[in-house]
Amino acid sequence: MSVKVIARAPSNIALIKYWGKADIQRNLPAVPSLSLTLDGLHTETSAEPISATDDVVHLDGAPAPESAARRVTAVLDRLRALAQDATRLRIETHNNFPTASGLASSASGFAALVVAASRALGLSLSAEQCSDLAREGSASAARSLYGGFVALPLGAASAHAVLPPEAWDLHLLVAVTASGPKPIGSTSAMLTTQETSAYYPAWVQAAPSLFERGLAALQARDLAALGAAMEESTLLMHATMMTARPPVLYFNGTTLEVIHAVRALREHTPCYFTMDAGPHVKVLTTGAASAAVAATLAAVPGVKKVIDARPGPGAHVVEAASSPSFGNVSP
Ligand code: 2P0
Repeated sequence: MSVKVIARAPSNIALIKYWGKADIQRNLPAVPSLSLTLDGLHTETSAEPISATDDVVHLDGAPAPESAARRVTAVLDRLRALAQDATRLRIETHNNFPTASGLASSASGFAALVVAASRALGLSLSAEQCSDLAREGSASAARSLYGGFVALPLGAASAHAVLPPEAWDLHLLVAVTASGPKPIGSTSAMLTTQETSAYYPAWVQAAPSLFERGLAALQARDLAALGAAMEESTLLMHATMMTARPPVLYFNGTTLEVIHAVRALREHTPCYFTMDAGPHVKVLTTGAASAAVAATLAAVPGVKKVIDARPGPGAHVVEAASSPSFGNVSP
């Protein structure tokens, strides 16, 4: 049975980073990653069966650029093959977080897409199956299926939950340091890095032990140990990008000012930084310290705003046209 379905998937930020592919065709990461799923920052996607020869894909109210629409259709083709149903879909997505805020929309976007479209095609997939299919669209999306602290281990096709959101009262503060789109997309920057950086093999070699340190720190609720592994992971990843040909340099001047502010603040307050494929700085801290850390970040010249996010739940269906009661239904 085909129905219109609306799903919601959260954004996630990697504490231990994914950068590089072991298998480009299957989109399997070359390194393990560990992430925090963010509450209140999500993509909402509707998937509706239509009588047409092609899928219709709208992102935030406008037709999707061709490259994005192709990636969406590739995931939908996989779902149609599983469902043995050739029905085309109208896909509409909305992000509730500001664009260019440094929060990954491909992670929440592909996770919401798989949950909504699989249900719209009559499939009843497990979270693990959804995570696997979301990974094919964008590897970081595999992690948005789950709430709280999430692992995508080396060689795994899908992610799994490590700790639920309520297990540890941490906040992630996003110091937004620029507006406008980033100069180079992450997929293309990643491929350039792995093809040309002399440091890439060292990054791939170091990543598994950073992942193990991150996991152990989560189990022990040891923020200092988690923060140290997290900062090593992001700096090693960025060093590898910067030594690509041509270099991939996402930092701006404010990025470095925020890093220095975090290091100074750490003399007396627990806070640790991480940066993704963009100039913004994400700062992990405790619930108790979050207001003071947010105030310090907001006072750094060049910081446009600070978004305060906590651990949140994973992707889920919020509405299905054939369902008599709407609510939080697990994928
Ligand atoms: C991460 N990033 O672990 C890392 C850290 C950015 C820096 O995953 O090619 O959009 O679609 O699998 O997931 C961004 O890359 O890449 C990313 P694809 P993706 O969150």
